[in-house]
Amino acid sequence: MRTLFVYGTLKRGCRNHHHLAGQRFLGEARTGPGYRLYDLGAYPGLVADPSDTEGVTGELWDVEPAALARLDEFEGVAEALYRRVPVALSAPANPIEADTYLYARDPGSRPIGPTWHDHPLP
Ligand code: PCA
Repeated sequence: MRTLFVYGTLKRGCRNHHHLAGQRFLGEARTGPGYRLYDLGAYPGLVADPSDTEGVTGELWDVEPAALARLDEFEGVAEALYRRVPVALSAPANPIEADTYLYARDPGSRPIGPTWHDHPLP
């Protein structure tokens, strides 16, 4: 079992949330400072950025190993699109160890605010 911080299309109500079917929702969460979201078109990418002061909002989920393996495949970990790495959280207050999918390629030049919202695809 691994706790996963999701911030994009895997969140409740978002396009790829079905990949978390059967997993356990722990609550809403926020990273500590040092992370920023980029708009990559259909989905966002989280990158480490020491100049950030706000962090990023998302959700915590307990994910079974089999589902985590499927998520790694879906997020392109093998192709180095995202890397699943531990993330520092500021909320909830009690330190929780969680992984997140950090974007592993050039995120381009469209930083967004601390929260990503799903939107219809063109
Ligand atoms: N899915 C993962 C990473 C980016 C995305 O759209 C998530 O929701 O956390």
